[in-house]
Amino acid sequence: MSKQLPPGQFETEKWPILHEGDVYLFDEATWNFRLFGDVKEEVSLSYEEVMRLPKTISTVDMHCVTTWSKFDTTFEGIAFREFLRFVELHPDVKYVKIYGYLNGDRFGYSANLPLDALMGDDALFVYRWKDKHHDWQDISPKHGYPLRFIPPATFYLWKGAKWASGIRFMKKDEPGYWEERGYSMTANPFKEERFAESVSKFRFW
Ligand SMILES: Nc1nc2c(c(=O)[nH]1)N[C@H]1C(S)=C(S)[C@@H](COP(=O)(O)O)O[C@H]1N2
Ligand SMILES: [Mo]
Repeated sequence: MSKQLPPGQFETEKWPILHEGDVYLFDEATWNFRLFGDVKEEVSLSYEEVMRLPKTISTVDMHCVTTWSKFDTTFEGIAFREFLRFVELHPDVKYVKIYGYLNGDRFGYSANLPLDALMGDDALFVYRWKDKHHDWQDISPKHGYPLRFIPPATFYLWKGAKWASGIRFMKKDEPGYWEERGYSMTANPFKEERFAESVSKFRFW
């Protein structure tokens, strides 16, 4: 857990809400979590199967590209790496895309991430949280209930899909929802990687 404020960020104690489209309303009967892409066999897990996976508790800093940072939110969830037990990855898999709902489309939102950055306790599909002002509570529908990805603090928060619906394993990097719209593929707040290089004001320095 890091106390460092990345360049161009300010600290907030509130947890703002930002997303495109409607808030997804959980329906256990139709919900599942899909593991697909460059895997030997694709898998869909029910809500019950997902919630039976081992739990991890982690305290993470969140850095939103709109310049707010929230330190030390404690999350309970399922570590990204727990899902790897269900699939046999093609040996050349290096990237993933994590999907979430957008206006009723379960694959409408997505963000790309490098696989090797997601093996720790700080890459978490979360369902509960607390901080110094709040006791344990479920992630609210607006923050991504029933399951929401929180990326390690070395990525801006748009890499964290709300209403998470699956993971696609990929050999080559591929832009997600915001990356297709000019945001950074790598998105490291400490290097201030907000936008794609081609539109960065630093490009020709
Ligand atoms: N499904 C989905 N997930 C999403 C988004 C979205 O529009 N749809 N927006 C992203 C963006 S741009 C941000 S900054 C964070 C905001 O998370 P919060 O509202 O919980 O603070 O969610 C990310 N996850
Ligand atoms: Mo965002």
